[in-house]
This record gives sequence, structure tokens and C-alpha cells, in this order.
Amino acid sequence: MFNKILIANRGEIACRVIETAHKMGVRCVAVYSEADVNARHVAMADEAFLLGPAPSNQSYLRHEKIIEIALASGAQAIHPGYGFLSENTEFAEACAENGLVFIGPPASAIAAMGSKSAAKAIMEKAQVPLVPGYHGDDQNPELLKEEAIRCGFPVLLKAIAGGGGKGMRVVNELAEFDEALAAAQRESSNAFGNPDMLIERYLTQPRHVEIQVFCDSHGNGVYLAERDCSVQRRHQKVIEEAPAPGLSDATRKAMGEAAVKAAQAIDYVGAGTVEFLYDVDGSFFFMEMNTRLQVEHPVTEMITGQDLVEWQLRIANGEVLPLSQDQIQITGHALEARIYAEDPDNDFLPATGKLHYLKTPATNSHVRVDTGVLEGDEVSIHYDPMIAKLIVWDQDRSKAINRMVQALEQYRISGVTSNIRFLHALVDAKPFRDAELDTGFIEKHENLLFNTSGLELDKALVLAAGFYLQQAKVVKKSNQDKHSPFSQFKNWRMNKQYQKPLVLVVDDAKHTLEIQHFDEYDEVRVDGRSYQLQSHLSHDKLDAIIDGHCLSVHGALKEGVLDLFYQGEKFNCHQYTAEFEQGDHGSDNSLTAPMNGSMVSVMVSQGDKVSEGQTLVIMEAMKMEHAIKAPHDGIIDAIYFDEGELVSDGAELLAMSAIEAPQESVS
Ligand code: MV4
Repeated sequence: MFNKILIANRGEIACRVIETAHKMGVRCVAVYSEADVNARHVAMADEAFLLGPAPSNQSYLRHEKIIEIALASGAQAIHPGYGFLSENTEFAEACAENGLVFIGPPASAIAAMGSKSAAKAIMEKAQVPLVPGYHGDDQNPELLKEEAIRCGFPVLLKAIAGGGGKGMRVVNELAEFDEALAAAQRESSNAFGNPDMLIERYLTQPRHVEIQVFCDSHGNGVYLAERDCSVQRRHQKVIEEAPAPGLSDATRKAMGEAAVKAAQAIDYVGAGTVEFLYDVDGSFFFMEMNTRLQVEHPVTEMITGQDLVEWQLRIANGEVLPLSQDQIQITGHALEARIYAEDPDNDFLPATGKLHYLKTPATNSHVRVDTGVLEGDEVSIHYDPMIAKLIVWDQDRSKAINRMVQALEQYRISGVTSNIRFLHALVDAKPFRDAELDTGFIEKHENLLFNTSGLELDKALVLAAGFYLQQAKVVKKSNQDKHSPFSQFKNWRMNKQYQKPLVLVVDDAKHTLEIQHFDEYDEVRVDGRSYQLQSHLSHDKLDAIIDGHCLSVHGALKEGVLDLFYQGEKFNCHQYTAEFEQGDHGSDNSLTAPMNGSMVSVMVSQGDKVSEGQTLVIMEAMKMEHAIKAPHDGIIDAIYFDEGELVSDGAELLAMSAIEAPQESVS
């Protein structure tokens, strides 16, 4: 076995690989960018080397530098994780040329799966089922039309050079075909420099079911069951699970054997995933093969009891597969939720910031957290905004869902917007519990998933009042410092009528709470409605009784801003003060960056007259564009950034002044 490996990655997957390597007694060399010097993967490694500045192309994508570090540090092998260099043929070749073992498949196998049409041709030859369609070289439009008719409408045009859902177009009927083909070819030429198309019968409600395969260098191959990854959003997986609900043993076997055939058709070695479209009638069709360890591999580990990273290291070391096919058993059900720094209620806009409060569920045989961040870390624009993977296991799917709901409720993040509430709503939704899965799940059930809230506003406000009150008590006891930020609570005398009402701001609306203290409880009045509150705070946990309803919430208070966590939801408020008003709304004529990013396009010039809602500039962060619009009619006074410049969160982008309505002359 290698005594030292280099991990050419960052974040949770780098940490995941280090964990297993250490368990096996293998030393780990990490690499890191300037942004990651304090990252968890660096801390976990035995040693780590700087690659360069934060952007990936100056750090984690630098082939030569990484190989140089591996050689200099005495590592014998490189684990690429996923993303970055994991499916880079040149990098795999460069490892071999330098006598380093690439912990992944041979470069030729990566290359074979790089082209969609070539991959389909290989799979057809290996008798792996393909969606009925055409993937030939002859691109004569008349021939393509004949082929479309042969498939049966609706058909799907897929750009040969596309991928990940890019360059696809549905054609519902013959009459639309000519125009749709011409448009698809134009788009594909522009986007990928290649107009060539595949044609397939379009499956209207498919599921994404993928098989985990492993092959050793002695010609053996096995499958470790499947994962259902149908719950996706714009081709990003959201929830993954294993096994796939409702998949029969016979289908599992057929799909597994097809996947092993697919891998062996390209002389595969190592961990791979063969993706299938699984249709409502139980048929399945090859989609593509991923030649790496995947993000969602933990659900397979949970139901098979195997450590897939250990399998990777042993196979890379030339060993035979640890288990034969009949030794691979599946037990129970596992789910994975991807916790992201993003705002589901705002078109999944990526979020950045400091994770100033980060609490994770207790881990045990049922709950696993794979993460690369710690409390206090920064989520930046430079890398994928995944904060963690939350993985649960239980004897059956319904129990596993309960575990997931519970674990999400124990996952609390303050400082960065996350998708936790969305995930909680998703796994708890009836159609998800009923396993009504297909790739359109999120769109179909929008009403259950977005802008939902189970916590009544009054109750939340009363709980917030309890938190502020109890926090003030704790601070008063332990800190008499007049200059402490909590001296603002000096008016909160116990057992006396509270002099000043507590004014809380929620979603820009002010709520006035009148509080009266009694020996046994506080009376809290919200807009004339009165509640009896008893509360007790220990650390961040508030136990409360509101009119006889006992409930517990957690809170994170920072600079007067309170996040209350309750059953997977986060309730945000702050105390109304003059400073907050300023900080919140800024000066009337400024426009600020909503996140770290870069300026893509400046669409106005100084002196321009603009109208409310007009797009002024476009910023980009995490490959997503975000239009900054005029909040009112006005005139552009100044523009502070040029196209292409980096912009940090909160920076003033431009200044504009309002156009005064024409004044009526006053006589
Ligand atoms: C399809 C399809 C329906 N019919 N092919 C999307 C990504 C790409 N790799 C394959 N994709 C699809 N191919 C036929 N003939 C529907 C999809 C599809 C999809 C597939 C898997 C997971 C999520 C998806 C979301 C939308 C569309």
C-alpha cells in the first residue's frame, strides 16, 4: 500500500479521503489555495502545500504544480476527488508519465466517456440498453427527420457536444421538427462549436437511477446497487437515496449487470457510476458514465457497509476487488441532502458570508455529516457553495425520512443563507414520502417547497422576546461593563413593568411588543393580543411555555440580529434602532452589490435618465447572473466599477438620484 498520497482537492471530499487514508495508515499531503490556508482539509492533512491564489485556475486546476508537489513530498499516488482534475485525461496521463498512481480510471476510459455520441456507440456495441434514437455521423436534415419519425414523437434533440442538460430541445410533433432542428443546430454551434445532434425518444417522466460500479485491474467488475437522484434542480442533484424506491431485485440485477458491461467495454478500473434514465414502465436506458467517485457515494456506503474510498485505494494499489458480487448485500435505506449556501426563495441565488454560528446534528450509526467547513469559516464565491452533505440511514425509507427531518432540524446555520428549510419541506412533503419521484419533482411541487412557513408570526415574536429578555439577564449577571453591546438592555428590569416596548423588525416590518414582568411569567402583548410567556435560556437553547404550549428553540444573536431556529425553519429579526434603519436601507441614492462577484455588464452611463425596474448593471457570482435594477426613476450620478472588475459584497456599485416629480407651483 502507498505510504503517502496527495489529495488534489479541497472541501468535504478532501476531508473524506483523508479520513479513510488515515484509517488505513496512509499519510496525506493536502494542497490549498490562498483562500483555504485555514480550511479543515489543510488542518486534517499531515502536511499541506500552497498552490496559488483563490481562483481555481490559479490553484486547484494547476496540473504541473500539483505533480511537482506530489513528487517533492514523496507521495506515490494522487486522489483527485470529484470536480477539478478528476475527469481530466491530460492530468491522468501526466500522473502516469511521472510515475504517480492516479487514483481513478485509466486516461483512455475517461476519454471514451467524454463524447456523448462515441459513448453511445460503445454502449450499443456492448449491448447496454439505449433510448431508441439516432447517434450517427450523417447529419443530413432529411435523414434526421426520418430518424425522428422512427423514434416516435415527442423526440429530444441533444447536442453531441453538450452535457449536463445543456443543448437539449424537445420536439413535440413532426410539424415543429424542421424549425426546432435548425434552432438547436444554431445554438449548439454557438455554444459548443459543433452543430451535430443526437435524436432520442423523449421520456416525459423519467427517473435518474445510477449504478455504482467498481472494477479492478485484474478484469473483475461488480456493482454496488443503485442510487435514485431524480430530485434535481437545473441538473443539480438535491436529494439522493439508495436503494431506488420501488426498484425490483430483477431490475437491480439487470441494471447492475448492464452497468458492469458498460464499464468493462471501456476497460474500466476503479470507481465509476453509470447513469440510467428509468422510465415509468420499468425500462431503463444508458445516459452517461461518470469516471470518478461521486458526491453522493455515501448513500451507497450506508446501505452496503463498505468504504468506497478504501476500495479506491486498494484497487489503485493493484489489489483485487474486496468483495465478489454475491458478497455485496444491501441493508436498509439511506438518504443524502446537499446543504448549500443559497437562497431557494430567491431563485437559488448563491450566498456567501461567514458561518458565524454552525451547529450540526450529533453523528452516530444513523446520521453522518460530510463537510469541509467549521464554525467561523467563510463561504466565498470561488468554489462550489456546498456547505455539507447530510446522510441518514435506517431500516426502511419511511424511517430514514424521519431521521432526515430530525437531523435537518438540528442543523443550524447563521451568517449565511442556506437551503435547510427547503430541504426540510422537501423530504417532509407527502409526494416525497410517497416516493412519487421523477426529474420534474421540484417544479411539480413548487407550492409545497417555496416560501413555506409553519411558525406563526406572533409565536415567533414572543419567542424572540423571550430570547432577548433571557439573554439580557445572562449578560447582566456576567457582565456589568457599561460599554458592552448589551448595555442597551439596561432598561429591562425584572419584576417591574417594562418601561420601553421592545420593537422588533421582521422582513422590514416593525412589530411593537409590550412586556410586563410578573413573578412567574412575562406577559407579552403583540398588537393587542396578549401571551403568557415563561422562558429559560441555557447557552443557545430557549425553553419556553407560551399559554401552556411548551416548545424549545435555538437562537444565534449577533450584533443585535437574532436568528431563531425552530423545526427546520429560521426566523430572523432585529431590534429596531436608528443605526439599523440606516444600515439596512443605506442612503437613498446608493446601490450595493448583493454578494461577492464580478461585474459582467454595465448597461447605463453617467448622466443617463433611468426608470424604475430598469436593469442598470449585471453581476455574476458562482456562474449565475444577477441583474441590479433601478429602485426608482432617476439619473445616474456615478458608476464605480468597470466590466470585468471584481466586486465585493456590499460594495456601492453606482449612485443615482431620484427625479423629483414636477412640483405644482404654490401660489
Ligand atoms: C433525457 C430526458 C428524457 N428523455 N433523454 C438531462 C441531462 C442529460 N444528461 C440527460 N437528461 C435527460 N435526458 C430522453 N430521451 C430527460 C433528461 C432530464 C434529466 C435527466 C436526469 C436527471 C434530471 C433531468 C432533468 C431534466 C431532463
